[in-house]
Amino acid sequence: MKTRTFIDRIEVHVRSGKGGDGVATFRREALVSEGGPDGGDGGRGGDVVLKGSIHVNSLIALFFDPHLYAENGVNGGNRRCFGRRGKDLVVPVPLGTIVTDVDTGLLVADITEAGQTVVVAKGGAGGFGNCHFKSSVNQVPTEHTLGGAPEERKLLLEIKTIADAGLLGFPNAGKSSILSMVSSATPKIASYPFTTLNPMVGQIEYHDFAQVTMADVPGIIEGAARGVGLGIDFLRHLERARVLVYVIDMAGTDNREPWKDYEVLSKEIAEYNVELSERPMLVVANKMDEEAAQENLPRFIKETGVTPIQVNCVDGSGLDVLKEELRKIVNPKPRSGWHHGETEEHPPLSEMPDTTGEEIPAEAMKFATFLKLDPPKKKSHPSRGNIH
Ligand SMILES: Nc1nc2c(ncn2[C@@H]2O[C@H](COP(=O)(O)OP(=O)(O)OP(=O)(O)O)[C@@H](O)[C@H]2O)c(=O)[nH]1
Ligand SMILES: [Mg+2]
Repeated sequence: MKTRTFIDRIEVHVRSGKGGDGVATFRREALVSEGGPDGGDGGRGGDVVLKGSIHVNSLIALFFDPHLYAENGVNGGNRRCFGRRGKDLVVPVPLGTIVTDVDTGLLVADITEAGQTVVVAKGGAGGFGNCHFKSSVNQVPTEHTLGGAPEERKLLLEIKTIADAGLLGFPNAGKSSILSMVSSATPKIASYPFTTLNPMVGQIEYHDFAQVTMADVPGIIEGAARGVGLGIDFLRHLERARVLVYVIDMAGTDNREPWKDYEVLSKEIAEYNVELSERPMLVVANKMDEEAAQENLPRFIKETGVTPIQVNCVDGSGLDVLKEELRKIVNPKPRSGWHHGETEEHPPLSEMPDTTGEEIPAEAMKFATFLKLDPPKKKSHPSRGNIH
């Protein structure tokens, strides 16, 4: 069996805890006659909670255990013992997880931030014990209520990677090579197609510590929209990208024609999601260190009408231009504490409103009388004598 290490779409069954039942009991004790009702309440059932975490990047854990059941609340006991509440089940999920109810098709949550929690199944309330029902006219209550029913539902969890820019291209075009050159990510790079099997995100850092995140997804080929190759399922990971970076192997390795590659990519994207094809995009001509790439470039520009950013991953030339173009579109905020911008100026002191000598409102004076404003007088200690 092939080992799986990455899952980005999974159906899970969630069930919260049932509330514990309240009980009807009476105090029975030697020498205490008619002790009265002492049945405690049940504890409430645990919730099933999804929590955004930066420490997980796949839903693989749920693949092996898709049943998420929280603990039931404990029943109440005699002597007014309240049942313990059931423990919540907190499940860490990657940032970018979209949760949908399978039966209704409604969006339940979109988890985009670390620490963000969403209760997807609420625990049943605990039942009331009979001591809740005692009154002067009901001194021997036998009423008690049962714990609330658990919530149960089927959910679809899907990861849609959160990245500012998404790399898009045929297998072997050099997407992973570009990601590894501009960020600190270390994707696998090799000369065979479909080296990248899972999406990967890298962070591009600028001199002022501004950051742009870039996602590398598996390559797509003609017919991907119909499921050829790895299909276009992975394009889901580009849906949140603000800019798409088309990576074209300008050297035409594997006898490909770069202008056709561009045409096919655009077509497949439009077939997947028209909205995606209308996103801002950058076209990158990779492998420009090769002679064939230099020869193909004029024809590419003529056939497509697009002038690409020329880069190569051998000496990294052109990648700075790509980074700057990305920055212009994404417009990330600089992260350093100091920057060459306008300072926030305070008004000069002379223009500040003068609050000295303002009359104290009578309402405030009412409370002021309670305050002992005089400092307490020092008491001289008899054993130490008074020093004057
Ligand atoms: N000459 C040259 N070769 C390059 C350049 N960039 C990438 N390559 C080579 O192209 C091959 C494919 O590179 P990858 O970065 O793995 O390509 P990819 O687009 O991520 O491929 P998949 O993950 O299979 O879709 C590797 O052998 C790289 O060494 C370049 O600028 N010039
Ligand atoms: Mg790759």
